[in-house]
Amino acid sequence: MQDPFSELMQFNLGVPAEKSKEIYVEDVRNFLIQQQIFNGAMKEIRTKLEILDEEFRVLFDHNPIHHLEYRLKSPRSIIEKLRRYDLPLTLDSIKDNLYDVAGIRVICHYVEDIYLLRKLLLQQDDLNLVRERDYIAEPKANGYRSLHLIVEVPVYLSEKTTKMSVEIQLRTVAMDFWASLEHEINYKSSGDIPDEIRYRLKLCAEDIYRNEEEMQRIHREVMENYLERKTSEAGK
Ligand code: 0O2
Repeated sequence: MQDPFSELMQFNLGVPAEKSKEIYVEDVRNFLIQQQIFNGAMKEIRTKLEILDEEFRVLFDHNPIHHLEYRLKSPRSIIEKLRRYDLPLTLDSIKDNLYDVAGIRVICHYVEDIYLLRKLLLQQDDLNLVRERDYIAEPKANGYRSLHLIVEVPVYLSEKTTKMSVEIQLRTVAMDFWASLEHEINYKSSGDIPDEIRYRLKLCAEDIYRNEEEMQRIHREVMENYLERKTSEAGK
C-alpha cells in the first residue's frame, strides 16, 4: 500500500496557488495525525468486538463473529467523496461530514449474532450511536443486506480526548458472499450492471436469504440440544 503522504502529494490535494509549499506540508502532516486518531477509534471498536466475541466463546461455546475486516479510507477516496458532495477540503470537514473514514466490517455467522452484537455494543457507556441503516430489515432494491451503524467513540490521546466516528457494517457470511461478488460485478461493469444481470443478482440475494434462515433454524435447534446436554453433564 502506498503511504498516505506520498499518495496525497501525488494526488495533488491541489496546492492552491496562494498556499506556500510549507503550509501545504503542514496540512499533510495534520491529515496524517487525523488519520492516526481515526485509526485509534477503529482499534477501540475492534477491541470491544473481540472482547464480546471471546466472552461468548467462553460462556456459550459460540463465536458470534466469523471474522473482522477493517480499513481506513484512502486519501484519494476521502478527497473524491468531499468533492462529490461539494464539501470543503479541510480536516474539520472530514471529521464533521465523513462518517466512514474508519470502517469495520463484522462478518457474523447468523443474523441473530448481528443484532446481539448491536445490542451489546450500543449499551456501552462510551459509545454513541450517530446513525443506523438497517438494510437487513429493509434490503436495498438490488438485494444488498447489512446493518450499518455509525458510532462515535472517544480516543484518549496524550493531551486531549477526542470523539471520532467509525462506520460498522455488520453482515453474515452469506450476506458478505453476495456483497463481495456483487461489488466485483459492479466494478467490472463500471457501475452499470445490465438489467438482466441485476435481476439475477436479486434472485441470488433472495435464495441466499432463504438458505440463511434455514441455517439459522438448524443452528438454534442444535445449540439448544448442545447446551441442554452440557448442563446435564455438568450436574452429574
Ligand atoms: P467502501 O470502499 O466500501 O467504503 P455514502 O457513504 O455517502 O456513499 P451512504 O448512503 O452514506 O453512502 O452509505 P451506505 O448506503 O450506508 O453504505 C455505504 C457502504 O455500504 C459502501 O461503501 C459499501 O461498502 C456498502 N454498500 C452499500 N450498498 C451496497 C451495495 O449495493 N452493494 C455492495 N456490494 N455494497 C454496498 P462504499 O461507498 O462503496 O465504499
